[in-house]
Amino acid sequence: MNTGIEVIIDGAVQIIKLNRPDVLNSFNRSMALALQAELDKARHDKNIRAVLITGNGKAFCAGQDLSEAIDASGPGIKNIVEEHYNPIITRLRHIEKPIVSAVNGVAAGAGANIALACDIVIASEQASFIQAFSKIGLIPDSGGTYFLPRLIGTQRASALMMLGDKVSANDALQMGMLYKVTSADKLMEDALAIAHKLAAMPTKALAYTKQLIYMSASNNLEKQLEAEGELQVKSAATCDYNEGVNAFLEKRPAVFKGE
Ligand code: T3D
Repeated sequence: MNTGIEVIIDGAVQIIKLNRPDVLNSFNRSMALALQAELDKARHDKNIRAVLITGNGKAFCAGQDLSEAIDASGPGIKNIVEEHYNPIITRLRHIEKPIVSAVNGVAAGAGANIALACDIVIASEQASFIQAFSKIGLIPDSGGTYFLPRLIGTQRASALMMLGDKVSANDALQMGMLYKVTSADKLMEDALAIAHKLAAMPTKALAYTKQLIYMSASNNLEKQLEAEGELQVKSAATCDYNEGVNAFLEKRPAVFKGE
């Protein structure tokens, strides 16, 4: 049975492929629940130290499967938001491991916002981003109204969310939505290189960095400095800090264990 999610474990990297290519990897309930389950595995498996999310076929993800959305016997819009997308977004943000999205094609609606919720977004030059919600009479969900204004400013976010315009990967890069754009044939190679590099780094320090970056959105400077102090003490208590400093002093490459 195709749950809509394909998973490949590549060393310490969990690769999650959105896998309903016939409908541009749009989400139905079983796919949303399967993605949540895979993210939970990544969170709890200490051998996994980075996650990479991409799409199979020509699209990254076209958001909600609209035939399920209007199906009277389907989950219904409230459950779709509360049971499908919100738990995916909170998992992406709270998992104490870096998550990379490799956007291989169109990312629309919830698909765009799932891509943007990842810690590092890399896109193929064939990718595009559409806040498609307004075109069908909805508001942007899946954290879009939270992430997009913070990433690109309120003016651009308002325009993209109200107009529902398609933005190319290169324009998205210029706006600050993404980290990097690469050619379609190098996307997976480049994204995997980033994911493997992250997976070999001090996982706990990366987790604390992720926490600090996201808490900065609601903290004032004093609170943020306090949080940095607390998490720096925790970072310095890790085996990886010890290894990092010793490796530097001994002029050898560090071997981090994520502990
Ligand atoms: O209950 C709720 O809805 C709340 C949750 C909201 C979260 C959301 O994500 S709302 C936004 C939902 N997504 C959209 O509105 C996007 C709909 N899709 C499109 O606008 C276009 O497909 C794209 C711009 C993304 C890509 O266009 P194009 O021309 O490359 O592809 P296409 O021909 O439109 O699509 C190819 C096939 O995928 C086609 O099926 P067919 O004709 O080959 O049998 C199309 O119907 C199907 N498809 C694409 N997107 C969806 C979809 N099927 C179901 N749901 C989709 N979202």
